[in-house]
Amino acid sequence: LDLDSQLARALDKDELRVYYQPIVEVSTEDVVGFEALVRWVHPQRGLILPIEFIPVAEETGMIIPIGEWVLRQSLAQAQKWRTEAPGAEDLSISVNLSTLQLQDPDFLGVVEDALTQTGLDPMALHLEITETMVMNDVEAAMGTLHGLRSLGVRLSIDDFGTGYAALSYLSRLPVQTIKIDQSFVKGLGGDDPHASSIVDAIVSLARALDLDVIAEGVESAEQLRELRRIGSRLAQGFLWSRPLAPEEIPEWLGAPS
Ligand code: G
Ligand code: G
Ligand code: MN
Ligand code: NA
Repeated sequence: LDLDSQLARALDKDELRVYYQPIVEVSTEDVVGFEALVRWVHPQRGLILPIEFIPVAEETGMIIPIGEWVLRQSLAQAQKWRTEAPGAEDLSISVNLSTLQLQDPDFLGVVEDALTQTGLDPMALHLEITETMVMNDVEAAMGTLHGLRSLGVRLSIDDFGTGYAALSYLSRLPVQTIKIDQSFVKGLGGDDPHASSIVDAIVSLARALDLDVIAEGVESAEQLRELRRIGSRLAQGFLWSRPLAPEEIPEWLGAPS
């Protein structure tokens, strides 16, 4: 059987899981939120990562129900932590979107309903989009993005620096956060002085536009040191944690690194 027909049944068969990767403050290493990352636990093939099945889900349109499921799951989970885990009342939850969701006329209603159903503070929800997603259909995307902002939801540009959007779009987009792509973070603290210069430039740009900034893919103490020097406010990466199953989170919150 092929992946696409199996994926069509994966939701009903309860084979999808949402994992959560902590996002921390660079200065204190306190956790401020989590990014939701979907996984497929395939009965024969084991764990399948999104890089393999999200493109299939986008081709078949399955990304619409899958994306809605991830959203509802993540919001319910975040609300549970915020109301039940000590010290977790301000945690944010970041959810990745696909182009098709952004173009779906029902999407705004789904987000509004998920917020109402779970009772999550809209300001605790960060939706991650990429430059490329917006550039596909700027006007339609702008309408949805402004609608989301009216709900109180926050927006992040994911994989910043890897898309083809002109910088002028950044000031037009109603976003609050830039996520520095891990390809730029990888070189920090190494031999290439340009790596620090690029991250420094992105952090300066964020500051000039009054945007928050998250460095992605932080794996080493040297990279963290360099981010402290540069002044990136937030970070995420294997240095703190890989994406975790929800049942691992309460213990992790209780005893951060
Ligand atoms: O967790 P991992 O590093 O394998 O994720 C790889 C890619 O899959 C990332 O680019 C991430 O944005 C994307 N991804 C993960 N979860 C979701 C999701 O729920 N929806 C969408 N559209 N993309 C996701
Ligand atoms: O594109 P997006 O940023 O949504 O995807 C995040 C991806 O990066 C996920 O697949 C996640 O598993 C992966 N990731 C998170 N932290 C690290 C890290 O420190 N190093 C590497 N190599 N990948 C990471
Ligand atoms: Mn992301
Ligand atoms: Na990214």
